[in-house]
Amino acid sequence: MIPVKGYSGKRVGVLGLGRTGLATAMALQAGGAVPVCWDDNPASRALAEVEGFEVAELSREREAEALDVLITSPGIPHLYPEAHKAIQAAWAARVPVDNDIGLFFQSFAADEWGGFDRYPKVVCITGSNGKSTASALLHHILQHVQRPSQLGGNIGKAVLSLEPATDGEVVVIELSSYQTELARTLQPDVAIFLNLSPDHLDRHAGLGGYFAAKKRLFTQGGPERSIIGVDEPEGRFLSNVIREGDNVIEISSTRQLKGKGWSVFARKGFLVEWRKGRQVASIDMRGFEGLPGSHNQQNACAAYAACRHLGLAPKVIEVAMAGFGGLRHRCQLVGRKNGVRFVNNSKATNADAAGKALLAFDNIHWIAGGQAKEGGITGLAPMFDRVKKAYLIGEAAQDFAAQLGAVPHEISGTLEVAVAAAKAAAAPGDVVLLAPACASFDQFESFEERGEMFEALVG
Ligand code: UMA
Repeated sequence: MIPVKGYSGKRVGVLGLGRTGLATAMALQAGGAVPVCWDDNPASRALAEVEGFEVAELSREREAEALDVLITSPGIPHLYPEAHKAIQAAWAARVPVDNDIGLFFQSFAADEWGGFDRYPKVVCITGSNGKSTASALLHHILQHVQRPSQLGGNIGKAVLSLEPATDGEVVVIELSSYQTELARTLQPDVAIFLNLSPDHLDRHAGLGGYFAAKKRLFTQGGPERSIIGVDEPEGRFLSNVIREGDNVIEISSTRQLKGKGWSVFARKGFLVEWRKGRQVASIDMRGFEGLPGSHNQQNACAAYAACRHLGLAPKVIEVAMAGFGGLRHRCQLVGRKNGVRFVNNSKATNADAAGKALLAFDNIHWIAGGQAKEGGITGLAPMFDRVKKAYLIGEAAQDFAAQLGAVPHEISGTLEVAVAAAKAAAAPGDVVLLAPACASFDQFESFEERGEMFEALVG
């Protein structure tokens, strides 16, 4: 755990008591602060009490006024569609609202760093899709070369539950827009922006707000190196705005970036590094089973670029990447039977992510549906020719059936029925792909539970 600095003896509100809130309360306590906790769920409050934390309704004026700062959790709306009552109370009481990411950056540097040979570095990764894979891949490569490394953030481990850094360590942090939008301190050494597509629009009042939240990682004069995906206009804009000398490495999985500056791009399964007008290195990624599809090639470009910034040689990165097994629920090969591959991409909770999975394969038996996002799957029509048949589940099934038009499909209703039908229909060379393009909450607790059930049904 990283003890929080700067609040010794102060009352600090902790709103939300999930992974973030509990880790924050513990780290605050370790730093000498007095955490005062609240969660709208009585069971979570009871758990905090068992842990010995003070619990108080932070939306009450008197409680809010007694705080020095309020630390909120990413899943709790802090502005749109409407700020949580406790956050509104903090505004009214002129109490700053921050999050665990802000506390992390405030508390991470330590006196003992003076005795280190190499200062620890923080690499932050954001983007709409692929950030968990890119983060895990970078961490994997660093571990492979035995460089001390930790992995945390949106990927599932609250940043304050990471350990204080050791000599030369690289801390890889995946950040969501919920996290970047609010943090009062954001000081990564390396910042990575992968891509942008519509997601979480209700929390940011549209795409512009969503991009603005992510852009906060790249303040002028901020990171020593920025790695920016330029496959969308937003990335090209961002790169153009902050570029100065060699401070930006542009990455792409759709275009060759051979001009001035420093770039890493993927083309026909090869990763290419280009610097100062010439090719520096190339890696054949076609056999990398843990990184299928062009979206993963973008992740590979990002991790590669970060490693190059950190001083690793291309050959070493190549060997490490080849051994990357992929992340659970993200285009993960979970079975092979009679020549049919079964791929779990339960993490594809929006159409864009599902589309990237569709592009990675042919002859697809596509299991889709759940709780639909705005626009459904209409934007995926150009990829429908890759689909042999779709099996539709959950609330979105009827709407998706209409949007699929002439593509063969059936309303399966549940994942059990869909997997059984797809198994029966698939021929050697086909792929049964779970890529729902939907949230899971109508039928499952989480996308993880949905993916685990798929794996179990594949057998
Ligand atoms: N709660 C309230 N009031 C509310 C809403 C929630 O009290 O109005 C309480 C809930 O009862 C619960 C707690 O808040 O006890 C949950 O807080 P949280 O939703 O922030 O969840 P954490 O467990 O703290 O997990 C968060 C991230 N969750 C979200 O952003 C929704 C995790 O990302 C992250 O791994 C973790 O912090 C550690 O950093 C998950 C996620 O879904 C994977 N992220 C989104 C995504 O990837 O699309 C952004």
